[in-house]
Amino acid sequence: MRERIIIANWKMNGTLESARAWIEAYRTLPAAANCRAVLCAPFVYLPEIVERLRGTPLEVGAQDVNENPSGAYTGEISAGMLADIGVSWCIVGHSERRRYYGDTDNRVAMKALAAAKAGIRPIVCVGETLEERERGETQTVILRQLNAVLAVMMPASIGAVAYEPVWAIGTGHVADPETAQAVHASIRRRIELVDQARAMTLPILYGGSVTPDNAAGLFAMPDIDGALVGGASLKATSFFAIGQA
Ligand code: G2H
Repeated sequence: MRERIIIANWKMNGTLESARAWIEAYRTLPAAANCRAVLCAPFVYLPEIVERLRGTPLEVGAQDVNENPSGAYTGEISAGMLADIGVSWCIVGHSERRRYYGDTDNRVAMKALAAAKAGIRPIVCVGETLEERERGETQTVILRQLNAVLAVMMPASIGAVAYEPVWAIGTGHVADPETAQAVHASIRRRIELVDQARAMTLPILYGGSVTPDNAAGLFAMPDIDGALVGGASLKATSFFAIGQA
């Protein structure tokens, strides 16, 4: 049985006060059945969030990590530092990092590897732009991004893959379930070529304008195992409702 996971990605939103309020609100909700939940918060709030969530089922993740173990990389955070404070998941290769901060396929792969080496589960994001989809390049782009990661690590060390079509991110234009399912199935087939057993258990999440209203339709698909949620995760009750779906 494949694990179901929902992951909140707050991106660069919130304040210390709103983070505390979110956690208090989430803690009053019943634990989601059959669904793992992870909160990926801005770096500066992570130590406090880890402390506040200790002993609860909600796990904590970062939104990025540097690919090097240590050194002269001003402003960066290593996987070892994240592990040090009790972070257990980390997003790598989010399209906003690829687009605005120059994360290449190779760097994303090295970040995933650095996370895994520190005992942190990397959430590897892949996704095509609207132009790439219109040119019929969706499969090529997804496989190129995935292959870079598979060139440096085994699927067993990948925590989850998140398919996030760039045209669906923060736009309100969620991919229809069949469109997403087709890509999820191709991701699983690619993993199967390397490790058949892991392909059966690896959570493949969908991300891009997921809301409590559209989540159930997506989760009904055989290869959609959960979601990476941005905007709708900023309210604890919406994120919880997606887990219920
Ligand atoms: C995609 C997603 C979360 P949103 O970036 O990673 O954001 O749900 O706001 O589209």
